[in-house]
Amino acid sequence: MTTPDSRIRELIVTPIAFRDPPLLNSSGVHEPLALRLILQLVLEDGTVGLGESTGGDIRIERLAAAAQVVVGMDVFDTTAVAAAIDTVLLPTVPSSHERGWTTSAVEVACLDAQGKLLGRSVSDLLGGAVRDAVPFAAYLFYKWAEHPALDGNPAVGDEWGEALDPAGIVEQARLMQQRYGFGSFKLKGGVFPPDEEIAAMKALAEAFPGQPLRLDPNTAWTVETSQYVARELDGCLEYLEDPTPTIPGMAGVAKTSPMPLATNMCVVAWEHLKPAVEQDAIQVLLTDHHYWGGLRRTRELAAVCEAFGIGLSMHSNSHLGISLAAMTHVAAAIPNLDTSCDTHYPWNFADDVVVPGALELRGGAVKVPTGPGLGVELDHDALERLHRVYLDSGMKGRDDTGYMRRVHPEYELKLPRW
Ligand code: GKR
Ligand code: MG
Repeated sequence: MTTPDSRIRELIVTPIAFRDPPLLNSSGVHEPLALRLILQLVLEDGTVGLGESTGGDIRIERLAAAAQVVVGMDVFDTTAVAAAIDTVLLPTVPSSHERGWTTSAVEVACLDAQGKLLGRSVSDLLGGAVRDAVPFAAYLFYKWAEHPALDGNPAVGDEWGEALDPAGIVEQARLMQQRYGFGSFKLKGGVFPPDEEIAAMKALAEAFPGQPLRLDPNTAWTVETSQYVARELDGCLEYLEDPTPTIPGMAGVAKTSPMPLATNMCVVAWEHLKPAVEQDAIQVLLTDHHYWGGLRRTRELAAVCEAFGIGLSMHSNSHLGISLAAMTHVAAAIPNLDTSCDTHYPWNFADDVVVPGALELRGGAVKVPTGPGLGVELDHDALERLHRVYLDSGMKGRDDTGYMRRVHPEYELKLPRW
């Protein structure tokens, strides 16, 4: 029997830009276009593994450096592939979290290629799916009705409309539930004064009794304000996400918080786990395979959380289908995934780069794709179209604050703000 040539011939990285609604957060507002990178890892036998990562010039440069060192390596040798990338980045990228974005993107592409070579799904390669479908939470955002007219371009509306108060958020949640069947909800907070966001959560609790709720102000509050909000929302939240900055800050809030605290901001690299555990700063870790080292490392992270009695779930950034497939496979393979993951997919899927059909949000869950690898196929025409959108945009990175300032010049970024 001849074995296919599993050495890496080339890593192709294609920057793309896709439409994004004006979603508000504690740093500003989402721009009309979001950036992403699509990876095609080509093996000597012609097999192609797919990956997806956040966009921007810095990430492109780092993936270009990675592309140089992975050529000739065996796609099954993911530990050595990650080490080679880490070594080439180390002199210029001191943060292990930052290097993690690059190693992670390549690892996912390696696993997709491995699965295609073996005719097995990525969740099989991760030890097997323990669930057929992965539950996701509706990701609610305060939002403007439209991107305002700027630079001679007309205003751009969307099918979701405005959500700037409790009634608007409840209406958005109803639409999310009608369209996708979500049974849990996360509100991106840190936008309005805390009492307004407390009112929105109470309105959601009344509208959706018994359905799990989360609030994530992305570190917009001081320790004292966070303690106040936690008291006010006692009995209303499944967990409170990143109310305040830093591990010691979260530990301060955790001392009096009646509900668990979750993070995807203060524990974002392996070296953050020890102080977080020592200070009892978090009760739930929101993992993200895009920077924790990829899918196998995320599986290992789940075991660490299990050992320390920390709950595990998953957060998201604006993303498309390759990321959703990867999130679904790894979440399916983690026994101690304690709560639903969150996803931006309803906001962005209309511009997906994968051929429709393999991924569907139904009943608040995504069925684990069963095809080889990630189980999704690249739509080359969509990739080409979105690459042109990226080139025409001239964008170099995400800038929620800068965009907010163009609309409201008096806007200041202040974290914590209240
Ligand atoms: O899309 O505005 C956003 C979110 O705030 C995102 O950037 C965060 O990374 O969703 C993420 C979170 O849970 O903090
Ligand atoms: Mg978060």
